[in-house]
Amino acid sequence: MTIVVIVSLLVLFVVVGVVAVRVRRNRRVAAIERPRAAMPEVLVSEVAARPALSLHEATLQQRLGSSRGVFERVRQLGGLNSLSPAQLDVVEEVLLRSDVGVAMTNAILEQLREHGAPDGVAVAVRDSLLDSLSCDRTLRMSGDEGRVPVWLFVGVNGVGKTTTIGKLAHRLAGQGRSVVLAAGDTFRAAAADQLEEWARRTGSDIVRAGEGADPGSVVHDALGRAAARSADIVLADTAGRRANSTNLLDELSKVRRVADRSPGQVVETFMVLDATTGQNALSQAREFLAAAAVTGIVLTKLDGTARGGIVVAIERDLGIPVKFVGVGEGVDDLIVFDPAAFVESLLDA
Ligand SMILES: Nc1nc2c(ncn2[C@@H]2O[C@H](COP(=O)(O)OP(=O)(O)OP(=O)(O)O)[C@@H](O)[C@H]2O)c(=O)[nH]1
Ligand SMILES: [Mg+2]
Repeated sequence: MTIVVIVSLLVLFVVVGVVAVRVRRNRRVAAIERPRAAMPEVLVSEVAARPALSLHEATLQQRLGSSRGVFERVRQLGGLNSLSPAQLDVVEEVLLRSDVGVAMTNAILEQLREHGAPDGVAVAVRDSLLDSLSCDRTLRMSGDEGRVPVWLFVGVNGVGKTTTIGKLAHRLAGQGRSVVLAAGDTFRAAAADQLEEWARRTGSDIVRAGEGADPGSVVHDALGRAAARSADIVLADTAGRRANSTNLLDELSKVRRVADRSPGQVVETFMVLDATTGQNALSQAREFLAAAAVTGIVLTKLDGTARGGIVVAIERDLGIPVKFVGVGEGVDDLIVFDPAAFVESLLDA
């Protein structure tokens, strides 16, 4: 009898212990994943809400006109279920011209040769492209309790870093968020002037310093300002050039370390790439990856290129999600990347 009671008590202790550990762990996970506030949902709702999506589809088709033009011959093959060698050559040429890359092109051709296209070739190509765009695209808006979240923007000169920051500041400010811009590009005075103009247009706060100042200290001051004013986010610009590229990458690592020190916390590091440079954008990206711990790609100037397939090549090769795409120079011309809307705008009739 005594033994039965002891064994029962032991079993009870073990069960209670396991449950307690689980509850504590779940709480910790919930704390890490807790969304900071409504803003990311508003951003994401643009791709989730059907009516908004239809609007985007119309806009996207128009903005991606050149890339859509490249896919025209695949759309013309439309409903065919099996393709002749000549027709397969057309598909191959289109995919390579759109810059999806050799590996992806070969994978799609193999699929078409082996399995045909039960729902038509345009649908088969569309679905293959969509399948390959399967990265997690969550936008991280919050860090640990009491830390100011920082979005850091890196990339070579002229790709669109400052413009992207301006467009995002506009979007975030429009949602009632307080934004502090850090003019971390101190390579030339005009860079801070350009960001200041965006701050004025969007009603954002800005911290800047003179030409040649230490970018780390600009970011440090911006964090201080943001913490003092309980701002929601810091968007930090960086230089796209230095005397030599090693120098630039060292500087970026340093800026990142400063931005990630309390009260700041880097929650996203966006590598900005210019889609019009096609596969060159990929080699650029590889150089930056190690130095900057990139968490997302912003692909700009998709409106000005026929090489829209580069989105697919970038995600496949780098394994880093494309989170925003730029489709024009206007303040509203930045969209949260939605793979389905993107491939539909290229391939749907
Ligand atoms: N068509 C088009 N132009 C864009 C887009 N994004 C940026 N641009 C243009 O690209 C040019 C360079 O943009 P910036 O934002 O100055 O580029 P940056 O990366 O900050 O350049 P640096 O400061 O020199 O390192 C500007 O003329 C922008 O208007 C886009 O999505 N579409
Ligand atoms: Mg700039």
